Amino acid sequence: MVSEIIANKLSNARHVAVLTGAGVSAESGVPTFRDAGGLWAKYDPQQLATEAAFRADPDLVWRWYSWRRQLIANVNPNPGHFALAALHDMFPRFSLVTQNVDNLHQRAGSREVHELHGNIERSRCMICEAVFHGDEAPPGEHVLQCSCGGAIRPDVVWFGEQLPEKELRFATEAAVDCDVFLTIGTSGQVYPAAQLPLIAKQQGGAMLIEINPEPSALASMVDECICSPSGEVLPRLLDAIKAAR
Ligand code: BV8
Ligand code: ZN
Repeated sequence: MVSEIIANKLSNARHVAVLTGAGVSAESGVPTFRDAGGLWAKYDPQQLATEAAFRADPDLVWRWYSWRRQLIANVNPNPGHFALAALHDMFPRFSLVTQNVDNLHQRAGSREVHELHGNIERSRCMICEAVFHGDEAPPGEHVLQCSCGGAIRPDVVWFGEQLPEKELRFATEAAVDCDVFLTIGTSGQVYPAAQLPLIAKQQGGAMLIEINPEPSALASMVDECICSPSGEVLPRLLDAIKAAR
């Protein structure tokens, strides 16, 4: 599953950068973005994850986020998250960038997680930008209002919204600087995050490795693909790096 080429390249790596997507949380039981479960299956997330949807029907959008928060509260990080947390200390430099909002990297012990799309466990006032954690601002029948009168929204990046500048700058710099870039569990369809693997390869000259059971939009330009579930691959990758050292 983990080739010698990959194990050797990683065992000598100076800087490993990782971009994760919804696929790394799939084995925890969190539906990927394109296969939402149950009652939400009839909704297109790209329709719900927008400011326009929130302004049009804040209660519907809050019920969707509330359902996802509840689902995430009842799942656990999987071996893939734990392996990524362990990889952090195995290289002179290790950068973990995620598109996910589920907080599972942090719950698995990853200390430096760069969230490009925010975090579902945080809420934010649309006027004064006050941030609320967890259910301090539990949505429900009525959209909660901040003491300043502003509406409170999930603190995630919706389609059509800018990514947090600091995190995107960090991720871009890491992509240029790294010598190995791992793109894990992402369909590579959401921009500008999907540009990071290309930047790593084209601007940084990194070895681009994909871990995904299905070919993603990036498949044609990766150097190596480990086409299996990340929860199985990542613990073995860890072992292969240790064995190669
Ligand atoms: C913006 C938070 C610009 C919300 C999310 C070009 C340049 C710039 C922008 C665009 C562009 N083209 C189009 C755009 C607009 C848009 C976009 O990219 N649209 C796409 C759909 C074409 N981008 C944006 O709107 C971004 N904003 O660019 O603003 C701007 C400029 C000026 C002024 C104003 C604005 C904002 C994008 C962020 C959207 N928010 N999330 C929430 O979660 O509620 S994105 C959301 O979808 C998720 O966070 C996630 O990141 C993304 C889904 O992607 P994946 O993570 O890849 O998940 P997916 O389900 O697609 O794939 C899962 C993969 O896992 C699959 O490949 C599967 O095979 C694999 N898998 C399954 N099981 C496993 C596995 N892999 C490993 N192991 C397994 N076991
Ligand atoms: Zn406020």
